[in-house]
Amino acid sequence: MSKIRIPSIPASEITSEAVWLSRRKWLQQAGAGALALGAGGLLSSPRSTLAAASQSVLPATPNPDYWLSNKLTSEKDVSSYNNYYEFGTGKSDPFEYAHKMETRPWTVSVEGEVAKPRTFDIDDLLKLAPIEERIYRLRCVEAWSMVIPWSGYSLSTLLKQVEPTSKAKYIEFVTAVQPKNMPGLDDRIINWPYREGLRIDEAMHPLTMLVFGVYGKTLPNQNGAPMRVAIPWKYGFKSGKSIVKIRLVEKMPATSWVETAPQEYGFYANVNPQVAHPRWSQATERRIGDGFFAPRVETLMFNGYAEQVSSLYAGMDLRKNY
Ligand SMILES: Nc1nc2c(c(=O)[nH]1)N[C@H]1C(S)=C(S)[C@@H](COP(=O)(O)O)O[C@H]1N2
Ligand SMILES: [Mo]
Repeated sequence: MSKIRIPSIPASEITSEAVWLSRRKWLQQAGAGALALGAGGLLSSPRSTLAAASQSVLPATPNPDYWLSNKLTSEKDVSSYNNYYEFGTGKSDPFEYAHKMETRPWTVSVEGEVAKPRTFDIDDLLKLAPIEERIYRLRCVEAWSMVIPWSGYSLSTLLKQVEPTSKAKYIEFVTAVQPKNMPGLDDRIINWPYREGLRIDEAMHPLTMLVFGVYGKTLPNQNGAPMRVAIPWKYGFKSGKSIVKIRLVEKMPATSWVETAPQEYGFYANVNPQVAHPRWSQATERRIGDGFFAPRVETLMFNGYAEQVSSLYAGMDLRKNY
């Protein structure tokens, strides 16, 4: 990286992350009772010196239903090793260039097959429901992975506000295009804007999360500020960043990666160690931060969320519907 905008992590930062972790462990042991007493507020994460200027504290209450015992990917890796092609295809391009993106004012319009279409201001979306912290696995189709503490709430909370009609069978996410601020748009690999989609039952599943923050702060731009989705049982490319429009539709929407390379990327894109990408295996993954020589981790069916989501695909041939 040529232009480093934030200082390298001082020792104090490492300590605060360790403290953050032990607080979460304590909370885990204390259980849900502590949550009822409002412990989440007392334990809100310390402001980090790593935060980009645009980030602010976003208090979030840890939700023990989405706790994972895996070691978290460091805040530094989460915010400096990214895929966000609007800023370039290199892993450090988003870190280097995304600060130019304008994230206020920001609205998200929710439209299509809904009884009450509406345009929401991002600051109203932040107040729509209590912000929870959930630890999710993220598995990129490129066979690397992370474990990330996201802040937000289930997408279903927003969708219920607009009352989907019986014709709403699918949902489409449309993400931001800011020609002056996104140097990667010159690259025509993707037909911009970056678009993704889900079946409506996948979108309504409680695991499907609207994300506003990470590590106790609002999202850094490179992670999809001011709002992105996280669908932890699917390959990372399904989780669109910096969403501006959500459309409920009757037919399966065209999505960017399916348009770009349909032989390689399917609409479903469920993490599946048994179905290889045409050019590489999906059986194992490299955990970012573990070091280059660390043993690879076995990839789990539905990224470890089979118990929660496999019923969504009962009777489907997951080799054909990849
Ligand atoms: N708008 C947009 N969203 C996107 C992408 C992108 O290039 N543009 N990349 C996807 C891919 S391939 C992955 S793995 C995740 C990465 O999220 P992270 O950088 O927050 O870890 O974002 C997804 N969302
Ligand atoms: Mo990815």
